Amino acid sequence: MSSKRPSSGLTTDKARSLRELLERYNYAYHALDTPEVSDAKYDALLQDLRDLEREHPELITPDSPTQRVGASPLVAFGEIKHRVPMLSLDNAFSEQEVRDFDRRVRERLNTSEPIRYSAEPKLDGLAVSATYENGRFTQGATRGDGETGEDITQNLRTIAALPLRLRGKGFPRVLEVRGEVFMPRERFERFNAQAAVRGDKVFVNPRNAAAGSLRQLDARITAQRPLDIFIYGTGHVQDGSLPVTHGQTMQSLRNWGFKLCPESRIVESLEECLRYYEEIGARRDALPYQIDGVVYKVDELELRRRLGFVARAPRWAIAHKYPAEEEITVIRDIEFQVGRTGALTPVARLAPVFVGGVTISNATLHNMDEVERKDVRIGDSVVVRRAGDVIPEVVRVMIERRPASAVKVLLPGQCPVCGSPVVRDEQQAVARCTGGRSCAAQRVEEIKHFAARRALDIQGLGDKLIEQLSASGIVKSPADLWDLQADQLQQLERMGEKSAQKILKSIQASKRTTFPRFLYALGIRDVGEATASALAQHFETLEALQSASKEQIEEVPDVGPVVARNVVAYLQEPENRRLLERLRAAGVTWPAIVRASAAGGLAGKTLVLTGTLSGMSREAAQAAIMDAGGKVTGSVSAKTSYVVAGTDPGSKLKKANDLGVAILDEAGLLELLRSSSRS
Ligand code: 9MJ
Repeated sequence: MSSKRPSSGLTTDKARSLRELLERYNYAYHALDTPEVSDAKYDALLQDLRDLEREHPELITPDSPTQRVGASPLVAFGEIKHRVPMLSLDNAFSEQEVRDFDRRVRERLNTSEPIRYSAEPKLDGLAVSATYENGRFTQGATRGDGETGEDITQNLRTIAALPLRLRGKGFPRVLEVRGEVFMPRERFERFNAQAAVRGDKVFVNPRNAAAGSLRQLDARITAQRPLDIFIYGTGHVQDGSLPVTHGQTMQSLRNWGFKLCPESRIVESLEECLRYYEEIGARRDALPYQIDGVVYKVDELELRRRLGFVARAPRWAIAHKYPAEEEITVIRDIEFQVGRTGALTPVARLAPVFVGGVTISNATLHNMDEVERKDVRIGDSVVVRRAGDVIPEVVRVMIERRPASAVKVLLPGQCPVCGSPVVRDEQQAVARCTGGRSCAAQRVEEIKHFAARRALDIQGLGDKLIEQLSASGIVKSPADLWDLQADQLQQLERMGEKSAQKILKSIQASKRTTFPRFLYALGIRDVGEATASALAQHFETLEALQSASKEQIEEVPDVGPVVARNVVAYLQEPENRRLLERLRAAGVTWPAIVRASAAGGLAGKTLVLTGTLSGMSREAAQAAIMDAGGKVTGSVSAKTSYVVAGTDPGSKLKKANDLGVAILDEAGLLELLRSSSRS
C-alpha cells in the first residue's frame, strides 16, 4: 500500500482531466447509447481515478464519477424515486479478488464455515425495476443513479417476458422486482442486419440495443424491439413477506410468472463459485445472450442484512468479470494474404489492442464481399472480436468516427506475392491468385496443410519452420520433406542437432498414415476431412480413385459436381501425379480400407477406440457399436478388427499400424455403422 501524499497541482489537474474524460464517455454511453470507448478502457480510466483518489482523498468531489453510478435521468421521462436504492455491483477481475471478497464476507460474519452463494450469469443489458400492486404491473423504472430512475412503465410493458399480472397467490400486496433487460444475441444480429438494409442506425452491441430501445419516448418503437428480461432480485416489499433465502425467493418469483435466468444456481462454497465461473466461461459463446461476467450473491437474506452495503454496492455480492471479447481499435492498413488454394484474404492490420485475453494486431476481413458489405476502410475505428480460439475478426465499423482521410481498399489485379493475375469468380466472393505452385505463398500453404495435425500430423514441423524451409529454397513441395537432411535443418536459426533429429524422426513416422488423412493432406480444393473420408471409403485405393471418372466420383455420398470436378482436375494434373508418385516412392503408406461384413452387422468384430471423436462421445460410439453386434475392447491385438482413431490418438494407433490392423477415422466408423445396420 502506498502512503498518502499531499496532492500537488499536477495531481489535481490529472484528477480533473480524468473526471472530465469519464463524464464525457459516460454521457455518450448512458445518455446517447453511442459509446466512444470500450467498456474495458472506461473501467481502466475509472480505476486510475479511484487509485488517485485513494491516495489523495482530499481530491474527491461529490460529483466525481467514482461517487455515483450510471447517468442522470433523461428529462423527457418522468422520475421515479427508488424506495430501496438500486445497488450496482463491485467488480472482481481475478480469482484473488474473489477470494478476498469471500474472506471479507466470512470475517464480517465471524464464521469460518463456507458461505452459500447464488451464482448467476451477469447479463450485459439494462437494470430495471418493475413494481406490482395486488399482482398487477404498475410501474417500471431504470436504475438511473441508483436513487432516482426514469419512468419507463410504458416501455417495460411492451416486453413480452415481463408478466402484467402475477400468477398464483401468496405474493405481497406491493412487490418490486429487479432484473436485466437485454436483447438476445441472435435477435440483435437479425435486428441489426434489417436496420442496415433499411439504412437505419445499427447498434454497437446488444447492451446498447437494449438500452436504446428502452429509452424510446415512444413505447410503440420499444414494442418493435426484440427485448427480453431476466429477474434476479427484489426491491420494496409491502404487506406480505418473502422467503428467507434468495434461492427460495427466486423460486417464488418463478411461480408467480417471472422469467429467471436458467443458468443461475445455488452453490455451497467459494470453490464452487470459481468452478461455476470456469464452466459458464467455457460456454459463454454458446449462450443465447451476451454476458460480461458472473455474479455471486450471499444466499441467506439475514446474512445480507448483517453485511449491509458501502457507497452504492452491497457487501454481499460481487461481479466476477471475464476478459472483454470485443474492443475498439483503428485499422492501420489492409493487406491481402494468399492461401493454399490461392484465395486472397483481406487482413486488417490493427493498432494493437487487448481483447479476449490477448493482444491482437491482425483481424480477418474474410473476403472482398465482406469488406464491401461492412464498408471497412483504412483509418476506420472498428469493433474487433476475439472469442475463444477463433481468429480475430472485424465485427463492424464505427461510421460516426470515420476520418475524412479514410481510404477504401480495392482488390489487387495481381497477386501481392507472385504477381500472377487475380481472378474473381462471378458467383463466388473469393478472389484467387492464378499462379498455382509458381506462387511462393501457395507452395508454403500447401506444405503447412500437408503437415498439419489433422493431415499427416508431422509433429515438430510447425508453420514457422515450414516458412523458413520454404524461404531458403530447401523444401518446395511436400515430397521434398523426405529428402531433408539433418545438416540442412541445422543451418536454420535456433535449430540444434537434437531438434533436427527429432523432426526427421517425426517426418519418417508420419509416413504411416490412413487413406482419408492422406487424401485430406493433399489439399484438393473443397475436399475437407469428411469428403476425404467418404472418397476413401468409397474407392478404397488411390489407384481406384485415380482411374475414376467425374461421374463415378459423383456417386460418392455428399459429393457434388463441383467437388468431383476439382478431384478429377487435381488428379489429372501432371505435376500432382508426380507429387503422388514421389510420396508413394518415399514410403507414405496406409492400411487397406476394410468394409463391414455383409451379414450380421458387426457380429464377431472387435473394435478399439483411441483419441477424441468430435461428433459423439466415446460412450455413444461404444453403444452404437454394441447395438450393431460388435465388441469394444481397450487394447489392440492381432485379433482387433478395427481401430477407430479420433484426434490426438494414443499409442494404440501406432500399434494398429505395426500389426496391420485396419484403421478407421470418425467418418469411417459412421460409414461402418451405417453399412452394418443396412445389412
Ligand atoms: C446481471 N446484470 O445479470 C445483478 N445481474 O444484483 C445479476 N445484476 C445485480 N444480478 C444486484 N444477475 C445488483 C445487480
